[in-house]
Amino acid sequence: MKILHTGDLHLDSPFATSQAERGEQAKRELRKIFSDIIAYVKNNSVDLLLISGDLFDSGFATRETAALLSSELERAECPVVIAPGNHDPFDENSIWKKKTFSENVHIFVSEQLSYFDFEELGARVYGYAFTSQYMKGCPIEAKTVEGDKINILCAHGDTASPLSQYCPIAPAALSAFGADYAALGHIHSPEAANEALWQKGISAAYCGCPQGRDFGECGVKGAWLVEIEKNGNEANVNRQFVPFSISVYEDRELKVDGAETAADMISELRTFIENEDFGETTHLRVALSGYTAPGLVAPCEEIEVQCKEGLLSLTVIDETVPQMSSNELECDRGIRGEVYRLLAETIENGTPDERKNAIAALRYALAALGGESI
Ligand SMILES: [Mn+2]
Repeated sequence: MKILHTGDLHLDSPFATSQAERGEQAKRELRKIFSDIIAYVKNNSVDLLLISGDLFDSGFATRETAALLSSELERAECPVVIAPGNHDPFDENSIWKKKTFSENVHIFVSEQLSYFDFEELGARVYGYAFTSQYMKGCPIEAKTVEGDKINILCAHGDTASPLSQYCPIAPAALSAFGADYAALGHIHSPEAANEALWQKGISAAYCGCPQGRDFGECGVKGAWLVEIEKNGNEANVNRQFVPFSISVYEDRELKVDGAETAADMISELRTFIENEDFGETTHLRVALSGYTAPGLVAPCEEIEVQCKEGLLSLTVIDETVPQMSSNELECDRGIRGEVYRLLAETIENGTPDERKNAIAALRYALAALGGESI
């Protein structure tokens, strides 16, 4: 049996951008990705589509998105199981309650554990719904699957934090539940959470979001194609990542040790961008770090303008530290040395914020004393 496991699309999500046009484009991209997922299901003979919550960002869906949703879910043809999450809970006003979907769509409606049987697939899909924004209990606690069908769990919840307000699922409870595969939703950048489950030998995975929305959701995103074969009690589960993201966030650090001018930084950043596989679909954020000339204030905006060609967007952050190993400043009897001596203690031992301010103060002071434009 072939399953496509997705979730956390957050359709109609308001994007944190000052540009209205970019926000609209991001919404269109998300809808396109949803259609791409349905096309993948059709083109690859997928038997079952699982959506593990947060298909919508909120209970409110635009007319356009609601129409797309029902037509695309029908187009999938195969059975679709939806477990509403904390962003799109099943409540009186939800799209889940108000709208009628095609017969192949199966939606969990209660916080109680329940299931749908798919005789033709020899499979049973367990799950539950968030019915409000929070869920303190865990519906699978102390429960186990029954029978020798292919048993699947499709659910929204948090395996990473026992005190979570969003349905805390203890890994031990998940393991004891005994599903052949647990399709989980909630954690958008799921690498660590997945690794923790896999190390415990639990057949489960978070799908993450199929498109990052900010620098907290970096990298190529997608869904899981899960193939399950079961003979008697032995299930063979094969999980494969399928990329779906159209635009990608990347957060990198670049050491520009020894840079003496802004031009040095620009040239190093250009080389870095050329050597990496970024493209016109990449939002790149680069933190410049390393030791650079004491009076060099990185002109972040100018560097962005000079280096952003070929990228969707570029954000440059200055985290460089003034190079002072020569003791030159310490021994300087003039104003430059005095400024340095006043700030040195904070630069060495301050809190991260204090250090950042002291470094900036030193740089601006040295630049001003050097007659440079600040
Ligand atoms: Mn989510």
